[in-house]
Amino acid sequence: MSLIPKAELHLHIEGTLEPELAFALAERNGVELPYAGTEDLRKAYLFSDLQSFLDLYYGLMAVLHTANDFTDLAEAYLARAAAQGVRHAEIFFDPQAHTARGVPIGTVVEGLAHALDRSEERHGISTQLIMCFLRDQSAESAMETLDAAKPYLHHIAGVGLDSAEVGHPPSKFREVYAAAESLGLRKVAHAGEEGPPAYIREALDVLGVERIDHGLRAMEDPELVERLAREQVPLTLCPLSNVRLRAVDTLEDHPLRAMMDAGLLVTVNSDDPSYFGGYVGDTFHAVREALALGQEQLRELARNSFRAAFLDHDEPRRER
Ligand code: ES4
Ligand code: ZN
Repeated sequence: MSLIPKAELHLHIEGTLEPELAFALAERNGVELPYAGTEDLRKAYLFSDLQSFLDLYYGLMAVLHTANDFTDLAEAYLARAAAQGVRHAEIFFDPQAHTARGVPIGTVVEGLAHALDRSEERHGISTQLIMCFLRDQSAESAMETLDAAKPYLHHIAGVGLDSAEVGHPPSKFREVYAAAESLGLRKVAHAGEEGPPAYIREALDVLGVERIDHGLRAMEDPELVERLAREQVPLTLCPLSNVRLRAVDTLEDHPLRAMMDAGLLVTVNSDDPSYFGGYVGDTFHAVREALALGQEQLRELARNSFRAAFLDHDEPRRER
């Protein structure tokens, strides 16, 4: 594990739901889970691609109902993150995955915010909340979600785009990103996880995002790599996620080191740590071993995480 002070910029709060908490919440809320117990559930964590993971991930969210459930979820993550050297966390959540089950967005946001508001004092971690639109749902649904979030925008720093990527290009969400920008929200999007390099360009040029989440497949397009390096667009990589979802064969094959060598502003993150085998300190440790990174490179990754964060030091990046 790595205790270097770091920021975590790519973390889905629903992806921190550990089997033990899932069963505790199931019991508390009278929800029947289709697994015999925590061991049985863990055995199901063998994924063949992004979609096979998402099916299980959305299914397990059935245990999350009350604001208190969301507070407990976030509190458990923050305690673990603190023990792994995290000092700042920008946390994704998926409102549509909850509103579709009848849980109001206010319950989700206020539950999460209750834990986040105490985080500096309890855990020494400053936080931001980033609301993600599910890209496999309609653009209209994303706009309705932004509308429903309006009473809670004091808790929300920005918008993101996640879920099943291929077939759902960033341009589908042009209008909702423009509306989010008018509301003063920061903008990021998942792109180039399973989708092609063209989706990374669209996220930059059509949505005007300030960071790319993943961006792994940029490496197939040398011109794009050159641009990302020149503009110092941060890429929030998640190496353990890429192995578990079969985007790369093994951690040793991960292009992280090549991306650093190409001058890209890359960060290392955990994505969905309960499902992918480690929190961010564990991830730093794993990439150090697999890619034989030295102290200087680990320090560079930690430094990058603060440079790429939405902290006071940077105003929104220039218009693209
Ligand atoms: C996700 Cl790894 C990943 N990719 C896209 N969407 C997601 N939501 C949660 N984890
Ligand atoms: Zn992600």
